[in-house]
Amino acid sequence: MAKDNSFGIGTLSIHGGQEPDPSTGAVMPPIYQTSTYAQEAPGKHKGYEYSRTHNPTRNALEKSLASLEKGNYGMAFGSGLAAIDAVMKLLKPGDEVIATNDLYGGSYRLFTSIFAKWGLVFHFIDLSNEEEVRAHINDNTRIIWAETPTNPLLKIFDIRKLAAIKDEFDLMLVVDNTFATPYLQTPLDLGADIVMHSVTKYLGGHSDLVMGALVVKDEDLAGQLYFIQNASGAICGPMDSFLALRGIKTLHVRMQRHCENAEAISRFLISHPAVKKVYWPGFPGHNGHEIANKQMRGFGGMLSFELKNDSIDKAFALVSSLKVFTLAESLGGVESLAGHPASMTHAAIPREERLKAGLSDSLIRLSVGLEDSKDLIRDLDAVLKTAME
Ligand code: P1T
Repeated sequence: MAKDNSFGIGTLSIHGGQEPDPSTGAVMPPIYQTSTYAQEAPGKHKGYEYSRTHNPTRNALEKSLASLEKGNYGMAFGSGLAAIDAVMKLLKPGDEVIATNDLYGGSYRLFTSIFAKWGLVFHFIDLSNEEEVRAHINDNTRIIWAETPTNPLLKIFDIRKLAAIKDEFDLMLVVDNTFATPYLQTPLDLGADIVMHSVTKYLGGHSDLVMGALVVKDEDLAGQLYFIQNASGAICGPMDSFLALRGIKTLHVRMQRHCENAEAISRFLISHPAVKKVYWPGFPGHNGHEIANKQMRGFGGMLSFELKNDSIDKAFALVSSLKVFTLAESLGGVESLAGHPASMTHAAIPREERLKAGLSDSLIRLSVGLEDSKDLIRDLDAVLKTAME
């Protein structure tokens, strides 16, 4: 479908960047399960030489991602971390990155255990504090790395404000848009240079693949990232590309229900006597609520909470006793998941760093799925009763 910025997210989810397959008219891009392509003479081919560089199924997905994120170029990778890895390879030893101090534990581990060894310098700070952001900028600073909403505390950062700072100092702003998805927020429209995704989550939407993506507007930046994608080779395969494309077709419908269910559960939890605090950006008391209202089109399907009886044992018992929620890492699938970030998804972050960022030992994270909300609430109610004993 020709690029048209006036189409809504539903139309773009289904048709964005997509054409019927030119050889057969197939409405879904076929799974081109091939590593290589016949050439008529050396260098004379139909645009495809080798599947690390180009594959028609992956290219269809990359066009869909670019269209959804209001960018011009999309790149799909073998995982979200592989996409982050590609961004870091734009840098050279001595370059500095200012990153949110509340972020996925695997991103933190990649930064501190791999790229710090290669001479990149990372500062993990509260990106909502403009003074602190400015205080960390120096001649070596290259990237501001934001997740918004953050994983797992659902902090919200003002993308427009961060974009103004990066413009002032000629930096790059990267937004990990995994939690929001383009249904709720399009960071390139707000001034970001690169949007990053763990496609594993809401874009794929069915917990059946691991994949990452980048989307950019700028041609030169796209050229550098395509070079890294091909040269480092962390691409995703055609079967997974097909599954992601199929998942994306229902993104708008799923996200609407994820948002409704997360709201119902947040409201239930906040009024429950066993619950101390609920982290969900839809509450007026949430310190990012005003910004979320301005830059997002809903509050998403993720929330976290702490129990009044603030013990790690109670948190463990709770997440282990749920019946409809599954205790598991990951998020964004149709099924509801519960997790304990301190021991699971964020265990790679040293305890004192976690506590400084506000991630307590007893925090419980929920990825609210598409089940009937009354069944999810009943499940939580039963285990919360035990938590009060
Ligand atoms: O798992 P992978 O596809 O490599 O994506 C990494 C990643 C990047 N960014 C964010 C915000 C993420 O949440 C993740 C992966 N997160 C989980 C597995 C999790 O349970 O939080």
